[in-house]
Amino acid sequence: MKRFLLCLLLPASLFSSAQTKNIVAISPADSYNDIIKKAANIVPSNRQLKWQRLELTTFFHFGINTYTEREWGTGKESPSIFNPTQLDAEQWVKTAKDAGFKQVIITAKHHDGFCLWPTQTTLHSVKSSPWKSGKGDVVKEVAEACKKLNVGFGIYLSPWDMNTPVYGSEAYNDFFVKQLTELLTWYGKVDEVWFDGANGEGPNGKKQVYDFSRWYTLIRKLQPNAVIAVMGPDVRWVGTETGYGREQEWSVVPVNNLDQESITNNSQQKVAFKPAGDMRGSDLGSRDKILAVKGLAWYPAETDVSIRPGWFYHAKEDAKVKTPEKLLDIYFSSVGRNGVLLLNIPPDKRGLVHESDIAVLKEWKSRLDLIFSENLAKGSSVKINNKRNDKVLLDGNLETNLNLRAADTIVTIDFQLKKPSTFNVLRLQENIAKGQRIEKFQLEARVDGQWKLVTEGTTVGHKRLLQFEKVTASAVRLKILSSRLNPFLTELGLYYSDFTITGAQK
Ligand code: FUL
Repeated sequence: MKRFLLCLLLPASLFSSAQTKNIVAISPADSYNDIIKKAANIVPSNRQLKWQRLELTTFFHFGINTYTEREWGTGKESPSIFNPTQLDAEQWVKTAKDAGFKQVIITAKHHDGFCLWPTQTTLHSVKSSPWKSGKGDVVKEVAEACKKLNVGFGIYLSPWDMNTPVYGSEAYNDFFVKQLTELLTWYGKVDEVWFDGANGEGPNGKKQVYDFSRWYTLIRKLQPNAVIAVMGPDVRWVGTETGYGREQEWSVVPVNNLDQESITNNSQQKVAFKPAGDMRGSDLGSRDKILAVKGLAWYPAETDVSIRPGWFYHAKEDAKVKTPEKLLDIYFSSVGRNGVLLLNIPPDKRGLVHESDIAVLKEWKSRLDLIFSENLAKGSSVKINNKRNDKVLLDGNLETNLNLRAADTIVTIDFQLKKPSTFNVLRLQENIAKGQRIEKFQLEARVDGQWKLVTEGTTVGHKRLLQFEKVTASAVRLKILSSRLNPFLTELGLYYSDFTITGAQK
């Protein structure tokens, strides 16, 4: 009632602040500047923001395929072959945590339909396996390890199910809702739900029509803080399984599959449809791409890749685990390109992360720590458009950012380093809680009294990492040459790395 009265007294414009939305409608009457302003003011939902700042997440592909040497099963496997001898979910989660990962996702059910939890929907599950005499629950063990080690917990539930006879009929959507309900209510907090798009034919020869919107609604109701990826409304598949994201990565992308009224009525917490359109091109959100559209949404990229050639464990791939150098390259090309890395670490037949994978992860982590242990710009005296401000960009706080007038879309920032330093890595970060705005930047260093271009790029977003030829200098200048309204740059770092980042898939 109080709110109703307040609404009558205050102008409507106060209630439609663009700052609080992760989706906006673009009207044919909007001018070029209106559209750019709208794009600049789109912000992530709370769940999207929290997810993006995790940076590193892990997949555990584990299930019947672990025991058959296959990547995709058939649905006809006997549950009797699922018999891990030393399953230790805490070892999985600890391995991930020690390597810096903040959230894990377990394949509760892959396309073969075998369930890693004692579901009431089918007997094709751990219940029918010899493991723990049918009393085991892998999902529960992973959820408990996550709780204990304070790591986020997510589930992968394959919409494609090769086992159940109801697949291919309307009854399957009810079956799927029951499975989802069990997973979302039996194990406490779920932070991410991951749907894949694979869709085969059922025993009746029909392809299943997935009722995604019903599933999204259920997730919002049961686990409102969980992000739904990648066949989902919150998180977008980056478009490849190589680990390499795009150079120009906009988290604000066009929405053309809803009418404007529905876009306008979708509030930040409610958004429950998957934006569709070109999500795989090399440029999804530059000015050219966002002008003639129905709406714009915050829809950030997740970069999934396996540490091994396959998604599931195969002993024959023990010598093919990606090297620490390759993982470093992937880190720069995923997290360092405004994405979240989802690295798959598949446990082996014993139910343990294999020693070869652990060794690589340890080495990778120590190299990352070595590169990023010292920000060589720390302690610099800083001038932002000629005004002294030493604090904002070097305080390690993502909430403090450049604070300029909206019209200031070009910025020059000078750093006088404490001493001459040698560096070859740049880290830039925007405070994405306020949006993604930077469109073009350049870094210069003063070498022998002359300003020399060191590196340049387009988008920044949550994090941009660039490696370049090493340079020794005591002054650097960051030029933001183009931005959608004033940029919210929050951090700058300079580092030295002994390792060469190629940034290119090989
Ligand atoms: C794909 C699946 O078909 C793979 O087996 C794997 O689960 C990957 C993450 O998604 O589409």
